[in-house]
Amino acid sequence: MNRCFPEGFLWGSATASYQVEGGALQDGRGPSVWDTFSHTPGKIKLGHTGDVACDQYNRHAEDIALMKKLGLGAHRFSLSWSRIFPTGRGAVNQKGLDYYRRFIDGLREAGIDPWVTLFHWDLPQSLQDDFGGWQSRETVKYFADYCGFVASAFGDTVSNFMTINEFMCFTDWAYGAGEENYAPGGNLDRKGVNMVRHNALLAHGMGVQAIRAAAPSASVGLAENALVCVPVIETKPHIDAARKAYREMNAHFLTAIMEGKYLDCYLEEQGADAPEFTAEEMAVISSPVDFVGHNMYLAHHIEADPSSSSGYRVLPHSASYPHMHAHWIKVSPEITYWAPRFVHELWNVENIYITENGCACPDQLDDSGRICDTDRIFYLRNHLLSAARATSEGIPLKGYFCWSLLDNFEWADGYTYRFGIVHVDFETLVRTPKMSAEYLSLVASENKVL
Ligand code: PNW
Repeated sequence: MNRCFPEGFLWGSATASYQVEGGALQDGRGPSVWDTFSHTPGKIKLGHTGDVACDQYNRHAEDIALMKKLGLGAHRFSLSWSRIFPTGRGAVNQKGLDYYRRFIDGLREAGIDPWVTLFHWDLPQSLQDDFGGWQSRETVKYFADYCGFVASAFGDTVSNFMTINEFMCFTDWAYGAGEENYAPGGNLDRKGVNMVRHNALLAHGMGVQAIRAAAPSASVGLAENALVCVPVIETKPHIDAARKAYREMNAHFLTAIMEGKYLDCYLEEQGADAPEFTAEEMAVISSPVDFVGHNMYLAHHIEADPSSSSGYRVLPHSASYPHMHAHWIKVSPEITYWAPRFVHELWNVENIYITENGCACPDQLDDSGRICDTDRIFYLRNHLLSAARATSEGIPLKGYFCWSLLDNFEWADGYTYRFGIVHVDFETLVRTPKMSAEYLSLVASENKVL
């Protein structure tokens, strides 16, 4: 079994602004929908908010030093739109911009390549109040303006931009009537949600174009959590079924971006609730990307089913299926092989990155007080073995970003789930690398699964 990665394989960590920065009211930052939502009683476990989070806004030098010590070559993080434009548009907040300049320069000086996500869910509240957020084309237009502004401000030093992180979480879960608790907490019907999805795709496409125009030499992509389909048994019929399922089950996001069209199966399924769109919009949505960033945590197991019209069936998970501390993470290490393979096979993508993979684990101390997260090491090792299988078969998987560098504000779960390879004491804000940090650090330095 191959355990080695190709030379130049990128090793990094990942975070997002609202989850780590804190400094919610500092230096002129405007509120985002997550500030409002987290301050609404009953929305977040234990009433937690991101007001302070990991206080990275004031402790970024320490965090950069930590990454340097771990020997990670890249760091993926997002910008708080409302820190740069407090109302999402209009006058720039220079202090907010200066913060990101300091952060990016600090990473560069430490030899860490900054990978910038433009939007990781923290929509400026003002765009929600004035236009209904992603329900409106105004927000789409202001997002493109913001992308162009950021690319011209940082295009001299940032080589990799991701427009948007994970469509489903800030569209379906944020604007639809579901059990999930995502800001701003809307209650739209299916047609409304489909239009929000469509606007989000358009924002991505316009963002790609705006970044290219402002920073022509930068690479532009996205970080999407497309549903990962894994053949339940590795035979040709099941593999073919899983590839088809992957394309069709992601028809409303990644497939639309890669193919410039909504598949008939999606339009038929939605019927009168299907999004309204023009050919011109689909061309914008499918603006070429330089890489596909793929977040992945769990699998949908697929079997070929000749008796169904789709030709495939999604299998249920039994009650004893292994999961991590956050129960939705059903462990399927095969995802880091199949997702890159299908992205490559379906759309000829030549640069694929795992932009998030990781898990939550409760703290487990050993006799000496070390955080001994052997469960996370188990999770990472097995996912990395599948990733190494992908690269050894010539699939152009170019890098791996672990979610997350730090324990952080896990959205509606507050601080109750710890995804970090570095522990954060949320009383003292002291950072302590866990055993998994040592693990990832050694893997990165040897470029090999250990
Ligand atoms: C991602 N699911 O969210 C986000 O990009 C991160 O901000 C987040 O902290 C991380 O994963 C861990 O949750 C997801 O239920 C949330 O399938 C939920 C799911 C997937 C991704």
